[in-house]
Amino acid sequence: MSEQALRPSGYAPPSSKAAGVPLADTIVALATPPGKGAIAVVRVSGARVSEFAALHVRTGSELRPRVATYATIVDETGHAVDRGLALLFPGPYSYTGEDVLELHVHGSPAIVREVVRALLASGARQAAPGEFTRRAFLNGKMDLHEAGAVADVIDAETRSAARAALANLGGGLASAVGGLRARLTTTLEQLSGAIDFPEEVPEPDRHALHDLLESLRSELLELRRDGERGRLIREGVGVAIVGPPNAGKSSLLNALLGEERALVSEIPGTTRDTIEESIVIGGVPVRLIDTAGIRAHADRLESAGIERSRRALEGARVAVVVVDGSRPLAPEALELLESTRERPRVVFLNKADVGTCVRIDSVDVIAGSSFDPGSLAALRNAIARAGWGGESADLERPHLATLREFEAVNEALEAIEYACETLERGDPADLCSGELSRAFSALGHVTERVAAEEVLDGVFSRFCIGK
Ligand SMILES: Nc1nc2c(ncn2[C@@H]2O[C@H](COP(=O)(O)OP(=O)(O)OP(=O)(O)O)[C@@H](O)[C@H]2O)c(=O)[nH]1
Ligand SMILES: [Mg+2]
Repeated sequence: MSEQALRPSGYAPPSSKAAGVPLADTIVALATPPGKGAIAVVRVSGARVSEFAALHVRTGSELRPRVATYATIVDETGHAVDRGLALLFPGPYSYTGEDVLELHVHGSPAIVREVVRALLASGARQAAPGEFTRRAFLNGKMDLHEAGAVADVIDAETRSAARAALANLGGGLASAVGGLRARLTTTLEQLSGAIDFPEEVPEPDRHALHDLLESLRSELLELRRDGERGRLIREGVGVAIVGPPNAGKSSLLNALLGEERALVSEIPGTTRDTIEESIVIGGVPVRLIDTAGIRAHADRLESAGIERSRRALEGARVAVVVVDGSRPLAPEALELLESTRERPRVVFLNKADVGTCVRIDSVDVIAGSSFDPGSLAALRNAIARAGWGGESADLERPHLATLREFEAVNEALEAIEYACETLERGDPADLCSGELSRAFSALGHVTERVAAEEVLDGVFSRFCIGK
C-alpha cells in the first residue's frame, strides 16, 4: 500500500521537532482501559503509520481511509496475533493531525501486550501520557483549552461534570473570547487613528466608549462566574459534619448517603476517625466527611480523632454543625456554634422527634431529625446555599477551566476597569488605549495556540497513556 494513496492531496507529514517533542517518532499505546474487555483499541500515530499498517495488518483488500476493515493482525515475523478491525485515519483528518491507525482487537491483556510489542519491535515508540492529545495541540487540531477539556471529559464523574466538559470541547470559548478581542481591536484602531491623525479622525465618543467597556466588563464577569461554577462541578465541595459526641452525625451521613456506611450507636464516641463519602447535590459533587464527636475530656485515642475532626473542619468549604436539639446545649456545642459563625455553615438541631429544647433564630439553622426525609431535603438545600449560593450547576456553555485562563481574564478585567476609571475621571479618551491593549493581549492567553513547554507539561500530565 503506497503512502501516497492514503493521503488527501496537499498533505505533508509533520516532520520537525515542535516545542521539544519529537514529532518524527511514531507512537503506540493502548487507548482503552487496561484489563479484560470485549474489545481493546491500540492506537498508532505518526509518519510511519502506513509502513506499520503494511507490515502488521493483513486484509483482503487495501485499507481505505476511515473505513473499518476486518483484518488479521500479525507480529513482526508474520505470525497471526489476533483478528479484528483496522481503521486508518490519514492526516490531517485524524485526532492527532498525523496518520493514525486504530486496531480494534479482542480485549485480552495478552493480545494487547503482543500487538503493542510487535509494533515496538517494528520501530514504534510507547506513547507518553497525553502524547496523542499533545500532538493534536502541536499540529493545530485544538487549542490548549480544548486539550484540557479532553482530560476533563475522561475524568468526569458526574453527569453535570461530563456536560460541562463537553461544552468546552467545541472551541466555543475561543470564539467567545475572539468576539471580545475583535471589539477591542475596532476600538483600538479608532483610538490610534485619532492619536495619529487628530485633524482627520475624531476622538471616539466618550459615552459610547464607556458603554462598550461596561458591556465588555459584564461579559468578562459572566465568563468568570461560569468558570467558577465549572470548577465547583469538576472539583466538588467538601462538607464536614461536626458536633459533640452522640449528636447524630453518623446517622446524618448515612441518611444523606442512603446506606449504612458509618457505625451508629447510643454510646458517645462511636466514630473515631473521619469517614468520607460522595453524593451529588444540584449537579455538584459533595464530599461528606463524618467526624469524631468533639468534646473536652477525651482519652488519647479519642483526642487524636478529635484533632482530625478539627482538621476536616478547617479544610472543608461548608461546615454542618450537628447538635442534639432535644436537650440543653453542651459547652462543646456552644463553642462550635460560636467558632463557625463567620464561615459558610449549616446548623442542624437534631432529634426534634424527641423534643425541642434549643431554639436559634437564624437562616442557616434547621431543626429536624436525621430520620425525617423533609429535614434531609432542607439540609441538602441549605448545604447548596452555603456552598455555592444554591443555584443548580448544570453548565452547558463553554467556560474557563484552568488557573491560566482565570488569570488571563482577571488581567483583562483589571485593565478594562482601569480604562473605565480613566474615562470617568474625564481624562482624554486616548489615555485608555494602553489598558485596552493590555486587555487584548491578556485575552489572547486564554486560547493561545503557542505555549511554553512547562504549560504543556502541566496540561498533559493529567492524561492517561493512550489519550
Ligand atoms: N431520636 C433520635 N435519635 C437519633 C437521631 N439521630 C440519631 N439518633 C440516635 O443518636 C445516637 C447517636 O447517633 P450517631 O449517629 O452515632 O451519633 P454521632 O454524632 O455520630 O456520635 P459519635 O460518633 O459518638 O460522635 C444513636 O442512638 C442514633 O440512633 C434522631 O434524629 N432522633
Ligand atoms: Mg459518629
